[in-house]
Amino acid sequence: MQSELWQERILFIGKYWVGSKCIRDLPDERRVSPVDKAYERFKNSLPDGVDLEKVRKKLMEQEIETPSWGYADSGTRFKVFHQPGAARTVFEKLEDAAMVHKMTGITTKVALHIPWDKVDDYQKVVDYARELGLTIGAINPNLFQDEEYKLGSVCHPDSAVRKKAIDHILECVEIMNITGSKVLSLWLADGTNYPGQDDFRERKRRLEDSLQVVYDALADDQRILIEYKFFEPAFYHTDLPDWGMATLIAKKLGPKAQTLVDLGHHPLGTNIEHIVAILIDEGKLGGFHFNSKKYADDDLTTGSINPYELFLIYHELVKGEEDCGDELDVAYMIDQSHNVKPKVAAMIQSVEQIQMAYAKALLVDRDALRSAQQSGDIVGAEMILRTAYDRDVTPLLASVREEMGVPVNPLEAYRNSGYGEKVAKERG
Ligand code: PSV
Ligand code: MN
Repeated sequence: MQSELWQERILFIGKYWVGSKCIRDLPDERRVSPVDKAYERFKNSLPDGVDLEKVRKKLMEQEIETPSWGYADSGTRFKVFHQPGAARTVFEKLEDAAMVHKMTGITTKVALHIPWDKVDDYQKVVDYARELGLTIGAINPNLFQDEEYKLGSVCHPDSAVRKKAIDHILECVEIMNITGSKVLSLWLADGTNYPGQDDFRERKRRLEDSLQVVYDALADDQRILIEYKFFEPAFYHTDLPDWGMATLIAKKLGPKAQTLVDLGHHPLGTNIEHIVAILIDEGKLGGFHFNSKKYADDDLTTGSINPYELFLIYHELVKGEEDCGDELDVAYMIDQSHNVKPKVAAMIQSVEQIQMAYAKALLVDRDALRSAQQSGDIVGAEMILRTAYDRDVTPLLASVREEMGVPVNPLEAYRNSGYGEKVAKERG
């Protein structure tokens, strides 16, 4: 027994001595972990004056909300495809969201869609979310799937249908009060398909009157975010086709109403970063629905088609954060419905892309950019953005993740975790 103890002590002293000697004398490449080593190299590659601690803090504070509907079976206009293991209930959706959060560390909130996530007791949803380390984020009313909504919801010519729509939104406000959600995220499928089908101005007034009722029901710390989309399911006009009209309504309603930008809801070629900048300047940027598009509302995973656009949007957001501080309160949400990719992996992929765009944007040399802009140095200005975009921020993100205690490579960790196979077996 005694000899065992002594052995342990000798081992300990030996380890300590060898250890400390080793650490002191070892060449750099053996002393530092691969993550630290890559981070050191990254640090050294940056120009002087970059406040990396501030950048790290911002990355750790980043919050991306994931949508419950991104974990369930979804489809195209032509068919809903089943994916083995796709979440079937709001509770399973929360479990998947918790897995994304476990891998990434920045997705505590989950958005709900009512009635897709309708339950009798929302407190149970709140409690289960809390158990999983999550909270409930935005509540999304569904005003597009009932028979009565064929000609619209809050813009419908019949006041009885408008009342039904308003009542449903008010039900969502009640749910917000139980879940503690601060955001009511409103997208309308309202519009017309043919010239002459309805009166544009009357529809506008119906919209304003209906939303006023909803606005008045919101508590002071709750917001309504108005989402616009220029087409689908209506193809002649939609009642909220663009950021201008959404913001017009939001301005009329008041400070608790803001605009929500969904990256898939603009005509091709629209300069979304410009819209973002103007909304920030007007104090009306309230939220984001991240996804990617090749044509329009394709609901592809974020950053998959045009990562440079995502970066340029983030450049405006970072500039907004710097200029407005806490006054800029944006709900960053993912809204994608990837049918062919495995759901949870696809969500993690998107979160990583968003983090990457943010990290790159945080490292834009904004002082140099301003000087280049002031002196009309167009080439220089563009190259400042390009340099930031081309920078490999993987070592920075790995180091930040290590400090946060999440996998340095979330997607790889998830793919090796066996979670997908496990839920496929359990859920079918
Ligand atoms: C509409 O295309 C939309 O972007 C809205 O945000 C909906 O609530 C969401 O998709 C879910 O289908
Ligand atoms: Mn959306």
